[in-house]
Amino acid sequence: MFNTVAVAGATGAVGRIILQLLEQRRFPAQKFRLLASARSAGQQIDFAGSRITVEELTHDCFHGVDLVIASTPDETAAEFLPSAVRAGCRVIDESGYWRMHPDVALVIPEINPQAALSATGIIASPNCSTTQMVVALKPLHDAARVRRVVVSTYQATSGAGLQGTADLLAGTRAALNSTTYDYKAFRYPIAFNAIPQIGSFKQDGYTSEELKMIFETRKILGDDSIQVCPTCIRIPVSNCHSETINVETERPLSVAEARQLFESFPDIKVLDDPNLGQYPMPSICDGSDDVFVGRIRRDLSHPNCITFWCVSDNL
Ligand code: A2P
Ligand code: 11C
Repeated sequence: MFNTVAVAGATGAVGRIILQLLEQRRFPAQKFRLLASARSAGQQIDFAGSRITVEELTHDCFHGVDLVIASTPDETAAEFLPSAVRAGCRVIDESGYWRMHPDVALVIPEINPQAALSATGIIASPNCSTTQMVVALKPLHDAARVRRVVVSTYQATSGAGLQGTADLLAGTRAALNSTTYDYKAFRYPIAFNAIPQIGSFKQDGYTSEELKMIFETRKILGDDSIQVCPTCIRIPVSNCHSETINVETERPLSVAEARQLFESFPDIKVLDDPNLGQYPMPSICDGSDDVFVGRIRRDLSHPNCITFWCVSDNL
């Protein structure tokens, strides 16, 4: 039982889901505090039968807090979370800022929970597009060792926060009404479009989102030899990221074995019956904690590769 749990970024897209899950799962704490920017301070949020006033996240706000669960922009996590660690809090951070720091544990509970248990500082949660891919890769890696992955993503607007989905709705309305809309979360209109840029451009023509898929995968699986070639695309779907994943393994896997490995892994659901037109889609995966896999098939161009489709609720 924790005495006090603070949720930082409680008013955001992921923060709201964190609150829902803490409530649904009756998370054992005596007191919850909700933190956000000065813009939201004073706002009241109903939580677990009581009404809690949002407080401003500051360097001094962590006294007496046992656990901080944070989902804020990177620069906010960079600035404030060291103060939480110094105040003696356990910290779980959803932002991208701390993940690759050598003293930070990067954890997917189904894959490397031991890293969280031995963590002394921040425990980071991976990028959403990395998480679903790594969950799907894990049973294949354990059985046949993943050598190389080629992945294309089809990412939902909710990945860009509440403003992302507000942009999708308002932009779609404007397009249907032949009026203009000033997008805030995206560089180009997302309505009726696909944008091949998530994050900012970094080295070798890759975006920050694509580099996360490369480096976070290696850290979580503890194998720096895994090669990943990602292309990340924003599409006009409000929630759930989809990915096509092509995997080369050291030992060739049959489709039947890959399916059996997926089926026996906790939190992976296989939806794969071409005869019935059964496969995962954002519309049926929304709201689930599971990673959904379908369209599992051999890569006819390479004896050591299989290809599949993977969908998960990114929030
Ligand atoms: P606020 O709602 O007050 O802006 P999203 O991912 O949906 O954009 O949400 C981001 C979350 O991070 C929100 O709760 C937001 O609070 C919070 N946040 C953003 N900037 C800051 C900041 N400078 N200090 C504290 N919280 C912040
Ligand atoms: C997106 N995956 O869909 C991003 C959002 O590092 O946690 C999450 C960014 C991160 O835009």
